[in-house]
Amino acid sequence: IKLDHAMRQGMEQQRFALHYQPQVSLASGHLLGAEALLRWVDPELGNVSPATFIPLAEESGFIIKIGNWVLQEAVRQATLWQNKGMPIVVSINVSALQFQQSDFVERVANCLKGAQLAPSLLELELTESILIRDANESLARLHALAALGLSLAIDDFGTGYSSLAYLKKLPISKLKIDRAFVMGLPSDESDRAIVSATIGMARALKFAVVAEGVETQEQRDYLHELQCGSYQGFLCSKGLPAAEFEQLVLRLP
Ligand code: G
Ligand code: G
Ligand code: MN
Ligand code: NA
Repeated sequence: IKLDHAMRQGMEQQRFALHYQPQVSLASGHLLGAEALLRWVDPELGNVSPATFIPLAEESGFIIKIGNWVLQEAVRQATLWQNKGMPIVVSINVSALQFQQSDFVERVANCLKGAQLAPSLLELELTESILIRDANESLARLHALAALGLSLAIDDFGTGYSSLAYLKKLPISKLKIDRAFVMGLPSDESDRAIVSATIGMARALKFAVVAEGVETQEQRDYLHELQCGSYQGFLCSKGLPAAEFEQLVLRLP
């Protein structure tokens, strides 16, 4: 309850910020996009991880306020970059409750229109569990989102129960392999098998693949060997405030 109150206060006092973590091509090192990661620094509690406050916000419903703010802020930043001549695909994490709101699609559409952002510069990350719940409703919503021209990615892939065959029926363009599987590369035999099989099938089904949580050069080289398309992780950079992210982009090939 204390955290919930602090969260509401934090939102009012503009203590939330988005940091941006690069996604880069394994073949060329070029920037392919940026994941917006929510950050909150409370004057008393200090840095509170979204892993702590997002589940709470989902319970209280405050996630809707947070989610709307994240959407607005990410679109604002993506538009600034677009208008500076540095188009960057910005992806945001969408929570279950947010995705289930009946006005979600309309809200995204209005936000893009209001900002005059090219829809292809916004990506939504959804987890498998979001899509499996109310499969029919979700499917209709996904198609409506895809029709807006933005792209859709499955986050934390491999931790849910969806098959690639099922996902193939959805208008999804990208899979993000969960860092739990990347962590064990290249030594762990089962992680190797899981990651390699996922990349193989994703390629056959024409999904783009991003490996998450890449921390070592060894992991990166191994993923490149497996012909994984791109990666994200501390090896390249953690999430950075927009101004620092711009500096990093200038240093990338
Ligand atoms: O960035 P970090 O590792 O602290 O993120 C922890 C968790 O919080 C991850 O699962 C991430 O997907 C989630 N997360 C980060 N930013 C957002 C956000 O803006 N919205 C939602 N719903 N989840 C987020
Ligand atoms: O669930 P999601 O994939 O959105 O989670 C993203 C989270 O992963 C963020 O909190 C981010 O800070 C964290 N993260 C990003 N790169 C790395 C990494 O290389 N190693 C670890 N341990 N965490 C990472
Ligand atoms: Mn994510
Ligand atoms: Na993830």
